[in-house]
Amino acid sequence: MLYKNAYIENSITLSDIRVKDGKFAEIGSQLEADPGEEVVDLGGRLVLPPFIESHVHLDATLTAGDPVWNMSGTLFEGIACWEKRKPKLSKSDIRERVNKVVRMYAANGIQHIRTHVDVTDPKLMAMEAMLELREDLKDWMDIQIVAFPQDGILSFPNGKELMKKAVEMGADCVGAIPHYEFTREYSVESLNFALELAAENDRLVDVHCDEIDDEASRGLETVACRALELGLFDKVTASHTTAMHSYNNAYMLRLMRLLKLSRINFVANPLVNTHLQGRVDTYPKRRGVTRVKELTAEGLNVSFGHDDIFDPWYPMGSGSLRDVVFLGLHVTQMMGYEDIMNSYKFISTNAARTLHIQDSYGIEAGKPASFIALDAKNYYDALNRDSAVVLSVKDGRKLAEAIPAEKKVLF
Ligand code: 17E
Ligand code: FE2
Repeated sequence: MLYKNAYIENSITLSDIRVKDGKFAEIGSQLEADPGEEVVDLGGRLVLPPFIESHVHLDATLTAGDPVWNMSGTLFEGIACWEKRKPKLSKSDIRERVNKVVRMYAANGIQHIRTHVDVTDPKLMAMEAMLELREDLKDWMDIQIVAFPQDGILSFPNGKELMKKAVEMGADCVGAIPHYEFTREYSVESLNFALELAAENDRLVDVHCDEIDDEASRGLETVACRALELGLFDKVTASHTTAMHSYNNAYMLRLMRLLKLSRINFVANPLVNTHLQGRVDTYPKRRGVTRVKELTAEGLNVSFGHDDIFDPWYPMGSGSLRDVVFLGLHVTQMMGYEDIMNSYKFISTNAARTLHIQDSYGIEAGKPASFIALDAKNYYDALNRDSAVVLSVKDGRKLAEAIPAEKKVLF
């Protein structure tokens, strides 16, 4: 198969892409079709590596308002609403919602998802259902599962046992929630436990880390220190880290050295954390998004996630990461020309590093033939105009397509 006339990753010249046996065979200019080879004209559209959702809670998606709405908009009321939904969870309920959301994502060019699954449930029902879904959906969507202790590891009955069980069952990553544990001591112990569990079982780590406006919430230093000492490095991700928004600059200077030594990844969730954070501020109100610009400038890897789609923590979401990037650039003040042009990397190349899949990801000869085409020439235009993903190809197979909507002005 020969895909012709693509602007690959904002290049200013057109390229052609040859796909054979599910792999990129050749990328070059003006490639000739082999006899009998099928040719698709991409018509000068932008081609990118597939989008990646590096942080979402699939088990909770599409449950907003069921049975109660989050009235205060805080993380804590979100957790309380979820407590009321949990008794109603069943495998078929989870399967139905996740199947819907995965297709919403696929329509928007996403081919990989890292999902946090709540394991503070003695039955581990959601974990069991997600493991089945990971298998069922594997030809269309790569799903990575984080064992996520929503109610804490030390602060929930049998929390450690449930985490171990989830890893035994097949979770890809180990999570934690230090800012929600009852005490600072519990928070440190929970992180030591989580990173050691990951090291012993050769798993990745993704911690809900300091998702609070408390400048004294310092789980991150423990995560980074243990990532360094256990040799886990970039297998470790700190998600949210919103307290970093409120850290004093002197502490930040000290912390940055450790972060660089540790080489851990960061995930910011700009839609959700601008909504959840700053809720106990009067004015000025904190934006509540981690220091994306500064981390990036220091060479640390940052990706962006949606976090929620219509659930107790966030009442919106269509499965498109475009709005995540759009708001993310505004709130982090990364609106320079190059920042905007390169911002697709927050939901592609950088997210591939977060998921630790970078070796098999990207538009290069020899790698799996997975890419998307957008109805624009470059990502600046695509982001600004909310351009449709017109084609999504995974391992050489067409996964989704779209005909861009036509708007008519009658004057
Ligand atoms: N749970 C949590 O602790 N934090 C979040 N942002 C979500 C669920 C969505
Ligand atoms: Fe989250």
